[in-house]
Amino acid sequence: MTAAFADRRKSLVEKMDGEQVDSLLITRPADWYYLTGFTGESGALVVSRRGSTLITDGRFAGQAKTETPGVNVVLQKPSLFESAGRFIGSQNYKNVGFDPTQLSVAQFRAVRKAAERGSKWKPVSGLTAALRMRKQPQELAVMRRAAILAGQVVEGVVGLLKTGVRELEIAAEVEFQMRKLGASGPAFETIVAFGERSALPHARPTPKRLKKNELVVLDVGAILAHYCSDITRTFYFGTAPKRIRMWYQSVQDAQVAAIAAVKNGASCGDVDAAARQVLERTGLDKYFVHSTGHGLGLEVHEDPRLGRGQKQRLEPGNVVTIEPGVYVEGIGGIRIEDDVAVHSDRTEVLTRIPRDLIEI
Ligand SMILES: [Mn+2]
Repeated sequence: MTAAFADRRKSLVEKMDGEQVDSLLITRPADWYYLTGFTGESGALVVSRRGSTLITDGRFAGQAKTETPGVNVVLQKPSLFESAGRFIGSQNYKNVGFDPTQLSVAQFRAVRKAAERGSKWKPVSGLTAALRMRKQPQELAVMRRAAILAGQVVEGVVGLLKTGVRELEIAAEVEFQMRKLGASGPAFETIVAFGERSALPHARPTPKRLKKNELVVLDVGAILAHYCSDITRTFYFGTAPKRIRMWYQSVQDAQVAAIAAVKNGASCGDVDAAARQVLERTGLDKYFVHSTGHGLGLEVHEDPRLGRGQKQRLEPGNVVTIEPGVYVEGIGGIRIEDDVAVHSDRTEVLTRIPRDLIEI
């Protein structure tokens, strides 16, 4: 992996040339992990053609040195942004790139003040994000495993859906099981929503107990070897009424259409439209209140975004979720979500468990 990290820094330097910056300050943990392998929680990375320097504190000194061969490690004194600024000043960089979406105003002021000399600061966004979108084969291999693991966890808890069980118990079991299967933890707070609560797309688990004739939405993400998965399945606890079956079928058809639209070169907006058009046929599009999907990788939400009118085109190596849903207040919600990888000549669904409505 050391070689992969070095190659990524090289690709980043080429992108920096295009933006006319000779150095780039990186403060997003997933970005510095992607570029160096550093797993510490606090740091600042300065990348330049002359080399890369990681500034961090004493808690992470040991791991910074072992995890980041080929990267210069500087221990901060006293504060992180002052130290990063002093380092940048000492290098006489002319144009320092920084990502305004990743630095607070106070952090930016501190780093610029400490750098002192005549460096120009230039806002540049998303350079590392653009590299991270194109997953390499070794990343896809891990993401396949993470997706399979999330499916196993969903299947592993279905048997616990019994009258009286609480949403919180199911969520706890989801997280326990994923860790037993090798995940380092959940990629986001596990969503378990029973009955009317399933109409909230991001319901947090509560002490609510499961009753007969309720929808159950389970949205599970696992982090395995740094990479996230994200899967949602909807169940019916009882025999689903005709209306619920119809809605489910519509969401499932929308998902099939959106997955079919995922192709090398397709625009993200077209994938979103494919899902929306199917829901329009049954008048359910007004209940589809979020976008069709999002990129997935070291973080659970990353580029590209599959939303209305998004012009970005899909490329080989992109991994996205496809997750249409309908949410009807007072009744409940239905969402089906899978993870999909784009290849030059085909689309690969990474999540492996069945998608039909399951009545328990
Ligand atoms: Mn998702």
